[in-house]
Amino acid sequence: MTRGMARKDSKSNGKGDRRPQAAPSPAGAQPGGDLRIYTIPDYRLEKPSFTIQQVCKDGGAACYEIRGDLDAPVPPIRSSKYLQPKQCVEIYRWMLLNRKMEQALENLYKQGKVVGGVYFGLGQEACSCASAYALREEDWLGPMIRNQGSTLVRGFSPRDIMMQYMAKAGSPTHGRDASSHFGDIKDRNVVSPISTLGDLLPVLAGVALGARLQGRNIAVMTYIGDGGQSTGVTYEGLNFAAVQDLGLVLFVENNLWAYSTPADMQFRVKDLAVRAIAYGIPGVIDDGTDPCQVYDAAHEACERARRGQGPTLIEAKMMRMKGHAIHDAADYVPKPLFEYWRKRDCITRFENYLLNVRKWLTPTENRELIAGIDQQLEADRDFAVSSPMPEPESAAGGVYCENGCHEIKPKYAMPKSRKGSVVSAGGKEAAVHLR
Ligand SMILES: Cc1ncc(C[n+]2csc(CCOP(=O)(O)OP(=O)(O)O)c2C)c(N)n1
Ligand SMILES: [Mg+2]
Repeated sequence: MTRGMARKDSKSNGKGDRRPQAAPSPAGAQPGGDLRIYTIPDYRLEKPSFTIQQVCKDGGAACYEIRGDLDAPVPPIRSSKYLQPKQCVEIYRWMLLNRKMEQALENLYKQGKVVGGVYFGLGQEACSCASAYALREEDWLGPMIRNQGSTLVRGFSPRDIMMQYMAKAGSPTHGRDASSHFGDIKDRNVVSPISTLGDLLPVLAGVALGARLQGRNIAVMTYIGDGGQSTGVTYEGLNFAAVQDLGLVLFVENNLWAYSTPADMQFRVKDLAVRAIAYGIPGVIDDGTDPCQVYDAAHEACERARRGQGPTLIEAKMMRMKGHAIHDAADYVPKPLFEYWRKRDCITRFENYLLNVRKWLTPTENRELIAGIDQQLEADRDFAVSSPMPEPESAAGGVYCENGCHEIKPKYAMPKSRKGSVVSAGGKEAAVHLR
């Protein structure tokens, strides 16, 4: 049985393993009874056992308290079924680049060079980088604000992202946006993040549908947070992908916080991956701080997508190690929670795995790798800082389609329309197409 929602079904419904089936009869039950059993594979080597409770302190101000065990030993990295040593080192490099680039962005912000806010994925680098690493060139990605590591893996450079935050003329949006709303639908197959949480899902499902209509099955990966997954459009997008067997690979990044609301106050289920059962698709739980687990789950989901077998929901459990954005000091997070997750830092643990457990990287190679990243970031930062802001007169450029700026031809057929005519403001009759 492949990884995913393992159903204990005795009969096939003729549609592969996609739809929930009646379970085999447990001892004492009638064959063909109503009992259904579903399992959600959980690949973590540690299952944290604590909850975050809201309590009221002096004067009634709300704050949160941790109940449960925070002293458990730190779990090891689970070895990948698929990754070669060289690939593990590459993923480690992306994760480090992701982290150090965000540190550089924080410094640029503090120097007053950033226009707007900055969002960080501190603690989530394994999830961003190892997931995007499982994509092939022809696949597509729809990152969210914390997935800057995914965009690096997909071919954007730190200088692109730094220029974007500084709204420079040479940034991916040419200074039109000063945050993470950039993509590249021409070359890198990256859809820009959409701030309205959940809205990326139907868009990415549409990308998979578009590919299907062109005769290809591809993997289309996107992300949603523990907070964002509560939106209605998440249900609509994923349900559509499920019934159409579209190759959507959805990472539910459960980082325990949606802005200042803890996960325990957002949903009653223990694991968000169980939502997959209701969609009739495979669901998997992974430790989002373990790049090998993230990669393996992403790889299997992408392969399923490329075989045309439909979407997969992967819940990656981890912790947002900073506030929502740079303006948010995250004072509402109980300090012991940060300490617990700091010991489980994805980069420190992966570095130890590569250097000391597997010995796939020597200390000298590691120093060279780190020095290379520092050099690249310094050059990119200098380039970004000294590059020009957009010319004021270019402000409206690229916003509206100018004559002949691009021609969009229908790919399959013209939409049905009927011709009519109206009199335009200038008094001349103009032909229009009415739908
Ligand atoms: C539909 C919608 N509702 C509310 C918001 C405002 N908002 C922005 S981020 C955020 C919290 C998101 O939390 P989560 O999905 O857990 O993502 P995380 O920030 O933890 O990565 C909220 C409520 C929004 N952008 N879109
Ligand atoms: Mg969250």
